[in-house]
Amino acid sequence: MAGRLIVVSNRIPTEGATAGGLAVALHDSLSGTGGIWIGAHPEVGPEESLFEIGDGPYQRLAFQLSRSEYENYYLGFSNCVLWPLFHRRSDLVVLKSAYLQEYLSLNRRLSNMVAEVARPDDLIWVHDYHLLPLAHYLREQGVAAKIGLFLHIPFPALADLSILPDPSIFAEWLASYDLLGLQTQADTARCLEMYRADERAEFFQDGSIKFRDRLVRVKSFPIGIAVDAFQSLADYSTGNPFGAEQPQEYIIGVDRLDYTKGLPNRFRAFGEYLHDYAEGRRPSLIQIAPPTREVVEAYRQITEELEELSGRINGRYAELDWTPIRYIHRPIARDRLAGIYRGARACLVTSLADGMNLVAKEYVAVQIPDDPGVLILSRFAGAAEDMTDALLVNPYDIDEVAKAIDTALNMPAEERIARHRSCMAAVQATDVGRWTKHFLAALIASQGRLAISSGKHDRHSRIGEERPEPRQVKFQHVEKSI
Ligand code: ADQ
Repeated sequence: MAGRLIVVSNRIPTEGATAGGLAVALHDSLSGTGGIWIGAHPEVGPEESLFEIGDGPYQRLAFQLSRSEYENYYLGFSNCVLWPLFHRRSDLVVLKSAYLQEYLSLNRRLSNMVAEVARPDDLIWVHDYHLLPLAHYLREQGVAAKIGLFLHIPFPALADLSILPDPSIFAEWLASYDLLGLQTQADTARCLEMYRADERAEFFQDGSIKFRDRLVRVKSFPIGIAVDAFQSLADYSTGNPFGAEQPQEYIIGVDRLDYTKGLPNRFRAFGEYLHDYAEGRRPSLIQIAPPTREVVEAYRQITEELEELSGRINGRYAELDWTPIRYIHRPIARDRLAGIYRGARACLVTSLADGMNLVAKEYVAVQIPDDPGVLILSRFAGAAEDMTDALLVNPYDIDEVAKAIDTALNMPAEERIARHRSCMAAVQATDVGRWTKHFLAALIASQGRLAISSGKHDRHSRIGEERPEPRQVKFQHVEKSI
């Protein structure tokens, strides 16, 4: 029977979709290809096996996390260890053995459920840092299907990994995938660096690594947005998404409220812009930042810090008919969001570390080409690797960001148009439809388990040597539909 696409992620989208980039990107991909999406239901509960939710263009199978799994696997190891560690915030890592134990046991439990559903000719596409060891457990259960992982967040530097009790586990877990997809070439370089430091690994020029009896390919697949669909949203969104409160000139920021997004520095830079550069001009910064992971202490702190900062800046500069920072602490419907982006003279993305950053791409996608706004983009967001004609800034340098705001608001039309054209080419090139196609094509072409007895791969086969011919794989259904 022809194989199916099985997507596995930490969270499965339910009605009232989440604000995360992962949900937005995958919904679009699976709607096109059909298949199965497996993930945790947002409500904690006792249900131990998979159950079907909703209906639609693909099957959605959910499982429930127990209270303890939620605390130790999700909030604990995923969000208090891996998230800060992979975003260069080792200072926020909380090491507890219960976190790792439950992270492993949840991944093992999930592997049982996936193994029951998967057939040998399926393609299994695992998403993100919550599920790094999933393929390792699936292989233990004898699952032979091709398994790919896409990591949505940055790949950490070797030095950062060393704060874990046993950093070598990553090389072991990840080698059970056939394909490791990362956001950028810089992420790929860091992943290869990790394997280079591991004696068990051997390398091939195309980024493949031999590890024990498996061959894993490491490659960047920069994620993007559904360009046409998002542009249509902007076209159909009502002319004035603000109602009576339309600001005259505004800059937009849209982020989950997360310490990686550099929001305090953004507010400070806007305050500095008002102080040093504005000269009678009265732009507003509209910051849309829905809360996430509020029970984690680091998130509570940043919420308070932003309220304090916006209050201080508004207290100092506001006038009866002008609010400098409009800080909206909740999600906004996507059609309104598209309209708000379109009207903004600039967009501020100031992430301190970010896998890609889809907001940057959404903003560029909906600009009017002959009168576009300006993207101010952190050089630490993955998007900066391709969108080199955005106004790139160091988000730690508040003066530089303040100056970039001034530059953006005064930029001549000709320069705005040229920069936008170049950024738009990057947005088009990474359209989520193409992204899915590229990832799945590479997964289909991947080699997986090696015939070690052939003797072709010993410690002497190094960079530059021939790798064995990939096996012929039959995958008619997916090949046709992507
Ligand atoms: P996120 O950290 O969630 O994603 P991002 O890439 O910016 O970050 O995606 C956010 C998405 O949520 C965007 O589509 C945005 O429009 C939407 N969104 C945010 N706030 C919203 C609001 N208030 N109302 C409505 N929609 C809102 C993770 C990684 C990123 C990576 C993506 C995709 O951290 O680096 O780019 O996955 O791989």
